[in-house]
Amino acid sequence: MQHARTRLIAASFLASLAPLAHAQLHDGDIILAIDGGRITTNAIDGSTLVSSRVWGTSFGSFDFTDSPGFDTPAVTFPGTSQVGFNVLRALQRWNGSAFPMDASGIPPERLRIRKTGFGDVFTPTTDTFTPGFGISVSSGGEFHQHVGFTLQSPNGAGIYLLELEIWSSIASIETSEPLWIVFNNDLALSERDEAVQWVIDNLITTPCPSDVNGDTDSDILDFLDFIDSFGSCENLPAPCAGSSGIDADFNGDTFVDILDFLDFFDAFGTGCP
Ligand SMILES: [Ca+2]
Ligand SMILES: [Ca+2]
Repeated sequence: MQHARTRLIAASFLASLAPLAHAQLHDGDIILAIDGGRITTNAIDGSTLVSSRVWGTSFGSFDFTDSPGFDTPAVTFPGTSQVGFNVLRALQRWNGSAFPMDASGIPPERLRIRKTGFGDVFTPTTDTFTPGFGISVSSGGEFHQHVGFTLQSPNGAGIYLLELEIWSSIASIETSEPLWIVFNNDLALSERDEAVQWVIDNLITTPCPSDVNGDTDSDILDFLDFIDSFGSCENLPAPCAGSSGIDADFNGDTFVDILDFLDFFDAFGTGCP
């Protein structure tokens, strides 16, 4: 899995100078897509969406940042619907080797999340679910938004972890799995990146992307099912499935093409833990 992790880190942190096929997508943003009726979170790696659930960022002046933003491929969500977030637990502070993920890791600092005209919430002081707010998708289905994150007093130097989920106002679209943003306040970037790696290693359960039929094994049946869908759907827009019922848009970029085949083949070759 080291290769996949390396790609995740690279996709999340390296500002690529390569021209992007998705010209409207912003490198470094949290790219929202829908896969199997559920919201997914992704980074963009060149022109490919790569599943990602943790982002690193740093506070700037006034302990504020509006990064990462949220972006989608065109017409991911219905026009005039809303996309929003909930805060799943209190902020956690890095202790130098881990986020404790219990009361001992909750700092006195809270994080304010604000978007003028839409909402203003603070992270809770105990691990309680805290509703966030929604932001409108444009009538044309475009969504590219930045909310403001401000670390509150005593705003100590440290590395802080925010846990969110993303929802749509459309009831048939399932809320995302948890995602995490690691905020650095005045410590070394290397330490922030170590904290991001800790989240990848400890909070994200390792998926098995080539297990397309969902029986927890990656084997020849997955290969046959995927080939069936790919053969039926090549060069067609997603969602698209063959008689096997498998989504042929393996990389989740809303179109079925040779890249899906290559990515599946790569994942299949890598296998699963
Ligand atoms: Ca399988
Ligand atoms: Ca695709």
